[in-house]
Amino acid sequence: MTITELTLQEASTLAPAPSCRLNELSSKHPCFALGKPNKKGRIHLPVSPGCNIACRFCERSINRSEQRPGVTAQVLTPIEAVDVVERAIKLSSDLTVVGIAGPGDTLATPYAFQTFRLVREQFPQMLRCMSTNGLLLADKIDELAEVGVDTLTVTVNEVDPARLAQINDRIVYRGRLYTGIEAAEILIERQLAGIRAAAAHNMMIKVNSVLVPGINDQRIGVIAHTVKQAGAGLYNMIPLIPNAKMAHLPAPTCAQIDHARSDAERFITVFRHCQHCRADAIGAPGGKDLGEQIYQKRIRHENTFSHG
Ligand code: CLF
Ligand code: SF4
Repeated sequence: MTITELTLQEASTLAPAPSCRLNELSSKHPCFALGKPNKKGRIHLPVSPGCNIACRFCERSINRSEQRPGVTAQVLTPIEAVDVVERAIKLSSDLTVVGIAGPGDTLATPYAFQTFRLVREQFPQMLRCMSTNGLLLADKIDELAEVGVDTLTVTVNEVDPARLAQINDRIVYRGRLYTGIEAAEILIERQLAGIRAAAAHNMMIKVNSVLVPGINDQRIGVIAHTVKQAGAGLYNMIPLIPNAKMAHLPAPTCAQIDHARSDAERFITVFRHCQHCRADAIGAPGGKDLGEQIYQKRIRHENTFSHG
């Protein structure tokens, strides 16, 4: 029997009730809120510029002049980032989470770990949240545990190599470039190994998938089931922002989004309040962004993708 042939009743036995940890986080962390949004805020520190894979929808650029999706206004050093946290906390008492979600991958450069060490020292009350594409997760799991990451998001867009090869062009892993299906096979294997390793360290893991119509929109149940089996506790589906090499694709319709979420929910708890955050967002997701008050000059760039 395939996963898609499972009845709802059978599937429900595979999806145990949310853990105590998830319930606890639900009131403290805006991206782990079950039910209604909890109005808590997060501050994203854009300290991770580089990436080691090439998603076809991604169009990153680090500069202060362009105004288009995929551009972030600035990259902070770890020391600058700590100063930003200090100023943000003074502006808003609702900030509970320091997150690092790009603009590239948090594990491709050492800056996210350096930043979390400084943040832990100075603001131990804040939850530390990291988002990654997962390629290096298993390799770096000990360091991740050592810096004390409380919540982890891994973006898994497919678990079938032929389909993932349509979403991702290439990876660079341990100094070697891989393309096509070979790259996809390695990425999937490394992501699932990373999720298993993080689960073994008792980390709370959320998996994000970008919903790409025509490629993975009928596959969300299979992806959700696979990551749940690996140890993920929460699932978030992010609708594609048509961009870069996927600019010609349609954005998912509301019906496609609803169908995908329902499909995932047969296997895993689904987060429903995602706001497609920028890599330098500050405040409650969906609420007023405090970035204008923190940064002297910030270029507006709606729809900038960050993994979240
Ligand atoms: Fe940031 Fe992501 Fe942590 Fe949240 S965002 S690193 S888990 S603190 Fe949240 Fe934004 Fe959606 Fe991400 S609403 S894009 S899920
Ligand atoms: Fe890298 Fe994220 Fe862009 Fe994918 S979306 S290429 S993981 S920065």
